[in-house]
Amino acid sequence: MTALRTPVKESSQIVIVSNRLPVHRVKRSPEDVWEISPGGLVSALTPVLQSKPSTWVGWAGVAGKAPAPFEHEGIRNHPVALSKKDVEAFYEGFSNRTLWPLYHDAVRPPEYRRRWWWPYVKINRRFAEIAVEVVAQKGTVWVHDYHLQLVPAMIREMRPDVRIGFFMHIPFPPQELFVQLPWRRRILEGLLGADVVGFQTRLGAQNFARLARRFTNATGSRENLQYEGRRIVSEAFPISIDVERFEKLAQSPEITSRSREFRTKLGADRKIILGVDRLDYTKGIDIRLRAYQELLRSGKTNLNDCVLVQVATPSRQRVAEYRELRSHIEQFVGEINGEFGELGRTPVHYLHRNLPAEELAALYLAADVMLVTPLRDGMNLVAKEYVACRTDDSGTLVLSEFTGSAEELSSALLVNPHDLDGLEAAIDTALHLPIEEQHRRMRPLRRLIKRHDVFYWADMFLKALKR
Ligand code: GDG
Repeated sequence: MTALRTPVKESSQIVIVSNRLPVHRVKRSPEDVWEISPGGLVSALTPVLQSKPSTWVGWAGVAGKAPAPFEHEGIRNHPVALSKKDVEAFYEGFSNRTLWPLYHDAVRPPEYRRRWWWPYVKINRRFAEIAVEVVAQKGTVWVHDYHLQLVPAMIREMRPDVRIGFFMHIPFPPQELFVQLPWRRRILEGLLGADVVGFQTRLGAQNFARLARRFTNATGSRENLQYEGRRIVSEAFPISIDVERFEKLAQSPEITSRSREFRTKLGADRKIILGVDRLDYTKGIDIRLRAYQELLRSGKTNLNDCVLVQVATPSRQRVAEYRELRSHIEQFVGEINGEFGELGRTPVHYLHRNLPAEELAALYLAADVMLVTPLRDGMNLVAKEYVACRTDDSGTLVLSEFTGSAEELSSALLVNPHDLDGLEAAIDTALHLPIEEQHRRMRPLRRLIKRHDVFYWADMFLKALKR
């Protein structure tokens, strides 16, 4: 916790630029304070940032004037101002209604509105100008995600001395979709301003390199693109989680007893199926509800055998599409509970709220089956968190082929979420998987995530950037 006014000085050897700052403002008396927002990215970068003069540039999450730069737990934060109109056009519009659906296989139609493009350019410039102002001579700037794809080239133009990295947290689409974007060349040129452009998967990196060669003067191979006399590396750096933190949580007496409590409450004789997602149409929450409903209808299982717990974290509630999705999901849950529920026994428990990380860990520990069924997902950290919490190698992960995680977590029960029968069969299989088979599948998953945790990810990216 830090009081809101802490002055900042000197230039930074490393600057992180992301849409949101790693902290959020919390109301307290006599004055508001900043608190760290939990998440892998923040924990991975904290040791790096604390080891040298560094700054995080981002939006504080509230429209209006930006608070003055401040220091929090050894990291300097430089808030970027976004007016209400900026938020509407840059964040809710171009970022979340144009780019987000387009980059996720157009599972919803992307909206191409010219009045959102210029605010996107303008706000990208605002982030770039602050980064340039705070970065030291020959320092490093690491830009994150789809909101800020023009920032690398803008920084390069103003400060050619700086090493620039970019990491895309969401998928990078194939040519046939990306070509729809009216501003496609500008976006590619923006990203080509970086020295290293990182993606969650090899496929994302390949898509980018192909598009760059087609629409710009770039030549060469994926890991060795040549553009305007510079070498650019486009590579996969699969993001991960702080595995040790989740393992410690899962083994702590408080969490194990909380998880037992959950099991008792939900019915000790029932298998627990769990879903944890931001309430987003890419996550396939409705599809998994449909598969579960059909499984109950088929009579292969019933509400005395199993229960589904779905945590749906509130997300982007100002965008109409997300509000509609929420009512659709809630109606669906009501339908299943109405059809199969009995007094005192419910087939679906639905929580629409943000749970503390400890509660989440206790749920992962209680769950026999974890359902991760996105239609498309850059990585999906929930899948990795579940694996991290299964320290006794039990439990079954049902994982969509269309997540970045599926590339690494190949001994999970992989499913095509578009194939309803296949998904239903996979849930049925998962509910009855013998314990030896659970171990056989879980062990390699745990080995992999322990080797490739989020610290490894940050290290690999920063090493590539140094070269
Ligand atoms: C984007 C990309 C990529 C969820 N509910 C609660 C809660 N969470 C946490 C989870 C997990 C995180 O939120 C969600 O991460 P995901 O990876 O699943 O998904 P996105 O939010 O869409 O993230 C994605 C990621 O960026 C990183 O690059 O993997 O593909 O779309 O950590 O645990 N945390 C708490 N309470 C909740 O109720 N505390």
